[in-house]
Amino acid sequence: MSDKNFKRYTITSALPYANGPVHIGHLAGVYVPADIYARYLRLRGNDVAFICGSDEHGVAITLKARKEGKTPQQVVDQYHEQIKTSFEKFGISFDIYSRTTSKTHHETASEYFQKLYENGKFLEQSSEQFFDPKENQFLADRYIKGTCPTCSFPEAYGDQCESCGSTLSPSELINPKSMLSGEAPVLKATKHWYFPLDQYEDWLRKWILEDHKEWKPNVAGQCKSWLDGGLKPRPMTRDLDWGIPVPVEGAEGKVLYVWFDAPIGYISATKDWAAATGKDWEPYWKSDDTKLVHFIGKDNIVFHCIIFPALLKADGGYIFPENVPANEFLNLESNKISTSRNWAVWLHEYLEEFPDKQDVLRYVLTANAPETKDNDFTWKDFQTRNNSELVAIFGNFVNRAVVLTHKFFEGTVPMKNELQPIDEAVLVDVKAGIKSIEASLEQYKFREALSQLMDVARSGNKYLAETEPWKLIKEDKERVATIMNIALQISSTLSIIAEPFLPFTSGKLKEMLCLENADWKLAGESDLLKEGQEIGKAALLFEKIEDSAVEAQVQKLMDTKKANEAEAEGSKVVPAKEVVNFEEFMKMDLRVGEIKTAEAVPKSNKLLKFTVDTGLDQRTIVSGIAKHFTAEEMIGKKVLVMSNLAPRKIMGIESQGMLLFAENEDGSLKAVSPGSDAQNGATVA
Ligand code: B3M
Ligand code: ZN
Repeated sequence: MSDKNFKRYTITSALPYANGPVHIGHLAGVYVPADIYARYLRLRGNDVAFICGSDEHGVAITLKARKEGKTPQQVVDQYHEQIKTSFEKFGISFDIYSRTTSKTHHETASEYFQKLYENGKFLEQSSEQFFDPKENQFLADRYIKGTCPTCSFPEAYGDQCESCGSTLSPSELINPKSMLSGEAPVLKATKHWYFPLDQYEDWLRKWILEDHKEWKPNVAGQCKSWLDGGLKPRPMTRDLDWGIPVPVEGAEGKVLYVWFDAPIGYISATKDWAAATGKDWEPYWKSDDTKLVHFIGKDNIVFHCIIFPALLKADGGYIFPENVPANEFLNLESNKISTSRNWAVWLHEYLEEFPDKQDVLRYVLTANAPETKDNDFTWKDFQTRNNSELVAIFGNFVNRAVVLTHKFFEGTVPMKNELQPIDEAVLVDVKAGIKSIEASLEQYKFREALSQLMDVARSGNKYLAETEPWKLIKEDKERVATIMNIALQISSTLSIIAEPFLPFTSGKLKEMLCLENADWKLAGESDLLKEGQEIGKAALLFEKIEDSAVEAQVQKLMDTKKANEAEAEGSKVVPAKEVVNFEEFMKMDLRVGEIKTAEAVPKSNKLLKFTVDTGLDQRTIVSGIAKHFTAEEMIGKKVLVMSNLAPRKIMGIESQGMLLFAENEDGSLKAVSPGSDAQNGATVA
């Protein structure tokens, strides 16, 4: 391979936030490709550290804890376990799955910061940040909600609007509110330590855009647009009570920014792994002959390609990633996967609903991986790929090879006689297939590699279809012996080269064939199984998935959609007010009035000024309805008047009462109209 000079590999995959379970989007975007790569490298005899763990700091965790009435520690304990188990069950072969609340990590991240601090790598800066005076606490951007300036969505977060997707800062929100107290936040000065990314811009530009032209276009493109936009110093600390305390005097109440400590989590986890296995962690992070590769989703590109490398550069002792093969996003049945809307296929649920079918999901997610653009997962596609690819091609070929060997040769590998051109040809095809899989994997083209794997199985199928050993057996058993021997050798090769993609299937197949030595380098050999060797009984590698199974999944999603819609409807209805007693109600003087004159209030685009005949008098009432009605159309209308409301001055005009309107969900107003035959002054009760 082109990596001949590398002696060891450090493969990382993004540390998932421990604030919820993992879903197919995570698996497809990050963990399955990383696992394929790590397994492949190991099979080739390389020294690999495949590193991951839970990201347990940051505001996302504290928000979840608040919502569930738990402590952040309780939240991360729960999800760390759940996520770890899901990954294990899907065969993601991490060498360690650690967590950022570990002691090693706290020490490592803290020392990392301290060293940069002592070497003058940070700028100390005071700035005004939003603060919740009632809770006496600075507010992370995520803790502030308000109306989006772009699309008017009323629930936009201080860092992003989830409705239109625009990136925001809290000061752009209209009518910002603290999510802690509901109060309007105020600005207050606070000190933070900024990392001057701008100082690394030239180095980053050269390192990414010139020295790593082989990076995927989606990754290079994002980096380029960040660099072209100009890098700015970024604060590496936060005012928060959950995280790693800033190890500097005068930094009480402050913690390291989660995106400062999380990537260092890869290093801490490597330390723990090395300690547990009696190795030295340092070459995995500091030796030039180590290849470091980060597997991530596209939303993490800036952190892994720009910020973390710059932090590594600032330290000076570390190697840099050789590649960051970030993926795009996977959608589900044409909609964005969303945790809050429960629009996802959760791994823990899949494991229950499709027991022992981990490889099917691994297969479908790889075949349809969002490598170059966002892709869609559908249950129909899941079923089709299982039934017409895994069952009909891979499973069918292997099954025929094993079953016919039992039928014609009592389950022992028959003797290979003289080869005919068709035999030579299929063996050449298989070897070529293996070479192309290698080339694809080395370029992080996992979809392509998987389809090349299936081509090997296709070649095997075609070989049996063309040689027809089931027909030939009556006339030429010797020839059939050769054919079955070759079919078994190809099956053995499949069991080896399928391992990175379909580890469970590979294991079953090796067991079925009694294949012992299964190094990648042996794949394609024509004597993987020795003549006369016994093989095991045929067992089904894949089974057909019925319509009913996928229909049930689609139904489950439809139910989710309905529940979401119902909830969205419900939330638009203004909640009921407190109960008032009869006496209180009777205090209100509600009566029918008639609008005599109407005019716009100068300098206001909201207010109209009316003269209203209330039966008691002709009085002035100002009303904020100009966006909904013109002055002219109001003249002569019968209206309901709250006539004993204490007078109020509105833009200098004394308003003596209030006109009543009904407000629809969308904010439009409808006059509450008593009908033209109601008399002015008629009371309402
Ligand atoms: N936890 C963000 C995410 O899950 C983050 C990744 C950290 S990798 C160092 O998108
Ligand atoms: Zn918006």
